[in-house]
Amino acid sequence: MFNISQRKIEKHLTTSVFGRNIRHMKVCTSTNEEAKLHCDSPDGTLFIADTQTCGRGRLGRSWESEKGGGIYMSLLLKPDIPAEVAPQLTLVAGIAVCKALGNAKIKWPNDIIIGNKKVCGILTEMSHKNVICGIGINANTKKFPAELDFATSLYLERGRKVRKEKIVADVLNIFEILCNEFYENGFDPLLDEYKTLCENIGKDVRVIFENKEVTGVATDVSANGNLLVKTTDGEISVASGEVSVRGLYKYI
Ligand code: BT5
Repeated sequence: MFNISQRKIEKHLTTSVFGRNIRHMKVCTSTNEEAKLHCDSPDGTLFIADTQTCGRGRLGRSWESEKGGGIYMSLLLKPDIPAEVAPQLTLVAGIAVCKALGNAKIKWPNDIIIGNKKVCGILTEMSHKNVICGIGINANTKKFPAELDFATSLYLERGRKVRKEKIVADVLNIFEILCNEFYENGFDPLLDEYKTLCENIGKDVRVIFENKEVTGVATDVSANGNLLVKTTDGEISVASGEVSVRGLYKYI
């Protein structure tokens, strides 16, 4: 009842590569790990699980993966792009998820939010020459642990259960189109759309580096996907890999 049906995903797919090979698991440690283990699979292979025992976020953090409640998936991509632009795929995936969900926004760099709450997280990793784009979406989760009071689900926002397979297919259908544009012409053609969706711009932010914090106003996202932050000491350009960003007084 809670489990993802591979056939139902395929029914809604309009892609030529993304999700055309699907590895569905009832349980795994992390779909990103599965993608790494099976990186000889074809480009666009989708690894998707009903639950993860060790779901991961960035910087060693974990991802709460309630059985059946969420969508836990990773796409194995084999793009012919320079390694240094691969992290921008997180931003491209963010646009795809927002468009698929309809009313969502992006908290730079990798959180998808509805209202002020996090509904999805994206974890992009490189493994050899492959890019693994992991996407966790809170679909039908009814309740989160107390420490995740800033989390929400599509069920909580819409007041009814959602069809996970349709959402998976919608994300893949849009993501493939955006990726083809990105592979061809870089992030530039997608920048305006990203900025329109990015909730941080114009807001006070706290940028949390490994061993220091900086506060300022997020003014823009640059052509390479960095967040530009105006501080009292001047403007800094923040790359996504190394930081967390919070609002000054709350999550956003
Ligand atoms: C992320 O990291 O947001 C990336 C999450 C990616 C998860 C997917 S699921 C499929 C694939 N396989 C994996 O193992 N991972 C990917 P980050 O920005 O570091 O945020 C992590 C933080 O989000 C945690 O420290 C919590 O505070 C919070 N969090 C954890 N689980 C959450 C959930 N289900 N919903 C909302 N927030 C959550």
